[in-house]
Amino acid sequence: MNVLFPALCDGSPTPALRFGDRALSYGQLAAVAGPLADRIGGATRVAIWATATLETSVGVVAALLAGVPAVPVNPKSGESELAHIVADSAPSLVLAEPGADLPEALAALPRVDVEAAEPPEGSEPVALPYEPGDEAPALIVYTSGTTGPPKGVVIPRRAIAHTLDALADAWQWTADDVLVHALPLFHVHGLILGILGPLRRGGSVHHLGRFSADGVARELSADATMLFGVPTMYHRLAVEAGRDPVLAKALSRARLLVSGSAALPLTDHERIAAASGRRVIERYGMTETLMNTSVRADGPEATGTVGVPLPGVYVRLVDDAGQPIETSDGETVGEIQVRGPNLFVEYLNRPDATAAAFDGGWFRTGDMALRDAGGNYRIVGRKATDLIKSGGYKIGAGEIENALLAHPGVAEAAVTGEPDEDLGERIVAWIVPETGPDAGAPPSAQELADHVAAQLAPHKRPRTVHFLDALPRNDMGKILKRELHV
Ligand code: MCA
Ligand code: AMP
Repeated sequence: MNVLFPALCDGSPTPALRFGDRALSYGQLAAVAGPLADRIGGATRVAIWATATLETSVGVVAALLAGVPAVPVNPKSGESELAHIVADSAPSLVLAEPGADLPEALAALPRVDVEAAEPPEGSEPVALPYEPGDEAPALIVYTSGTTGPPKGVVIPRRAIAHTLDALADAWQWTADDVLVHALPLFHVHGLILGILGPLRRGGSVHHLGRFSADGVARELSADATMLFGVPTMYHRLAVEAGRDPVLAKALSRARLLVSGSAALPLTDHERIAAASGRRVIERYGMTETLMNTSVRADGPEATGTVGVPLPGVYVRLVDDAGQPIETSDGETVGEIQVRGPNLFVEYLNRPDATAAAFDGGWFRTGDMALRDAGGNYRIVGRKATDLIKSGGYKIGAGEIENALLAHPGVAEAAVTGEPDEDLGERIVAWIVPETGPDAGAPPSAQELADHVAAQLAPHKRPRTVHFLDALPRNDMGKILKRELHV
């Protein structure tokens, strides 16, 4: 199983990657990624400035060929988030597209520009490096927890290969498929499923650069066969397809519409089905586990569920006492725990957090679900209220509270997630402004949103800010978040 991308080895002219009007065939991808792999081989770890570009994809492929663990970095990471990721992952160099202006924390590292210009077709196949073993770390992807800064999830090559092959089985995903997506390339969904998935199958991916319903309609009307998106994207497509027959027709042509990263509400499922006659299927995963379950393309309809365990993945429900729930009555709710070759190795530099995440060999997902008579899992909630899923991004309330508290105009801060039609959940900040003789004018909502965007990332900014005289607290001084609602 050592070779992650068999199609790269034969120098074929089959299209592999396309971003806008720039594309690389398998032969061309091997011709640019192979030499880059040679050049970075021996590095301990590389950071990748993960813009949604051909260069990021080439950089990741090169790192995988070279066996050098890669850390994809959100190019919109703010100052403190970036400083944490760089200090924690200690990359020995950074890969970036030529001309990209890197922030200080990355600019201080040795830099290798990724050249992704199309080499001439038909040259001799390049000799690719000998890839390392299955357990070798491939990617380190940062993900938020309830408190503290994001943790680096160490993903081995075996988990990537397993998850992509299991999805191929569940979705009958082949080299004939052309995927369209517009997801960011610094998370599992957009990078592993969206870029590495088609490359492992020997098929093609068309990345839109940024999401638009028009772009999706254009690609599905042409040769794209599959679409991957987060629920916010499907919500926008559902609204648009109701009034745009071109989009509705394009969706109806897709072989597979797949949603993941958060729950897709039934209303959006139904709107898309009504407009296009096609059912969106959901799959369920996590950065730590890659993919666990999916509705199968060849299985019964299971709208509103995340389907059945993928081949090779063990999934169980556990009650509050830690006992496995055996019944599949469609009612009894427990925490989902997962075991299998799809799991991560560890949280980088966090043995405590790694140990706490496991129950024996089982990974505790924190997701609450039930199992129906067909064996389908239906996710009903999350154990931690301090984890917010907004636009498909997982965001820890504590991380945002800490950033808000670092603002000089903020005395106290609490962050909650409120339901949002478009984003699933919207980040809401509850602020007690600094008062007293030295305090200036209280900060505006916009100023606080900009502050969080600049320190952490734009998607972590509060969309609503409420100003209060005091936060509700219990006798122990703990903030009573349940009382924070309008
Ligand atoms: C707005 N912007 C700002 C500010 N306000 N920038 C700086 N400071 C501000 N105060 C900018 C943003 O950067 C962005 O720029 C633009 O304005 C709009 O931002 P925003 O409102 O956040 O975007 P949106 O329209 O809400 O985005 C919706 C989205 C996005 C496209 C659906 O949320 C998205 O891409 N989500 C995907 C998340 C994902 O991939 N999750 C996978 C992880 P610009 O537009 O230029 O960027 S989960 C996972 O991997 C597991 C394994 C799984 O199961 O899949
Ligand atoms: P992340 O940590 O960003 O990888 O997000 C993983 C989390 O996303 C999971 O623990 C779930 O809470 C959520 N998630 C992913 N896919 C789905 C889905 N299809 N339905 C509901 N929640 C999902």
